[in-house]
Order: sequence, then C-alpha cells, then structure tokens
Amino acid sequence: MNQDELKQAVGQAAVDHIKPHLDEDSIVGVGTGSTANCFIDALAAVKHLFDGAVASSEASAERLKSHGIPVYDLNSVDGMDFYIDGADEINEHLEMIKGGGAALTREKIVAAVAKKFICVADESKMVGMMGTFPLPVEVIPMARSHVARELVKLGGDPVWREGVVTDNGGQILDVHNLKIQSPMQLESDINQITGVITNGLFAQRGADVLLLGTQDGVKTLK
Ligand code: ABF
Repeated sequence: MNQDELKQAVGQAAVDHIKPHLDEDSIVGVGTGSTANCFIDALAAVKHLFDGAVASSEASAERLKSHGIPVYDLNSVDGMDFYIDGADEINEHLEMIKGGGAALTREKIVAAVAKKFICVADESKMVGMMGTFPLPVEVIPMARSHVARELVKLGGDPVWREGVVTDNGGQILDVHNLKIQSPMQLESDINQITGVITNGLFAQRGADVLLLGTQDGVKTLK
C-alpha cells in the first residue's frame, strides 16, 4: 500500500472504532490534514448515525459540510466522546508533534474537550524521539521576535512561517533542531513564554489510541 492508501485505511479504521458508540446526540470532534480528510470522507457513510461534528479548522468544517454533515461551534456543544486527528510525529507514549497544518491551537482546544483522542497516522509518523519534524509554535504577531529569542535559549532554531496567518490571526514559528527528551516539560516551558498562544507538543494531553497504518494492516496502540 502507498501512503495515501495507508491514510485511507486508518480513516476507515477510526470510523469502525467509533461507530458502535454513536447515537443521534453524538458530536464527533474532527481534526485537520490529509489523514483527517480520509477520516471525514469515511465518516460521511455513517452520517445518519450521529448529530454532527466540531471541526478544528475552517478547511475541515468545509469538507464536513460538503458531505452534508452539520458542523457546530464548540461553544454550543456540551462535550464529545471522540476527537479524531492526525499528527506530524508520534512516539510510543502517544505524545505528538502537531501543527504542520497551522491548526494546532484549535486542535488542542477540541482535543481538551473530547473524552478520547484517537490519532490516525501512517507508519512514517512513528518516531523514537520527537524533534526531527520542526515544532510549530503559534504566537501573537507582535511577540514573534521576542518568542523566537526565548526559543533559541531553549536550544531551538525558530523559523518564521512567513505568509501564514492562522484561523485565530496568529503567526507560526517552526522550531528546528530540538531534541525533545522531556515532551511534557518542554510543552510547559514553551507555553510559559509571553506571547505564545500554543505549541504543537501534545504530551500533557496525548492520544488515547493510535490507529497506525502499516504494510501489515492497521495496528491499534493504546
Ligand atoms: C493535523 O494535520 C496536524 O496537527 C498535523 O500537522 C497534520 C498532519 O497532516 P497529515 O495527516 O496531512 O500528515 O493533524
């Protein structure tokens, strides 16, 4: 199977995973990216089984609506059982780097609301130590240079993702050359820098389940 087929396989596996738990009041949390898109496309086949979705980006909201799936504002729902999203890197503890698609803040908020985070990824995303993928940090625009200087003190090489404005009006610094030995600690340390909106480490709230697409089939890690 090629990478696209692996993504489709995990998208379908995520639908199979949540399907027995859906009812007419269910709200499904939906992430962003090409793997999440495969999930959205598979979810459309069972849209009669649940109420609607909350999306972590405008792009995912549009894709859900194009399938006829109602999309709700997060503030209008009481909660949700599942949030399904991809990752840029994930380790054996199901800690992740996310935010390559610049939707990290909304992803972290929706993930915080969901009872269970299901990560969908092909095997290329599984790593021993995170940090090869540059860590995205969303910042208030006027704080960008200050945050960049502080990130250098933490050992990283931040690069401004020029031209990108997030759904929240923020800007992104991609931090290269980090060796992330203590993901939870680094997540806290970066969030303490004034002007940071969020960083792309999902360690304190990692995934609960990983559906990993491999050449031997979809593996479930918990
Ligand atoms: C979202 O989409 C992001 O957090 C992550 O950056 C990206 C992964 O995209 P893809 O599935 O296209 O690799 O989950």
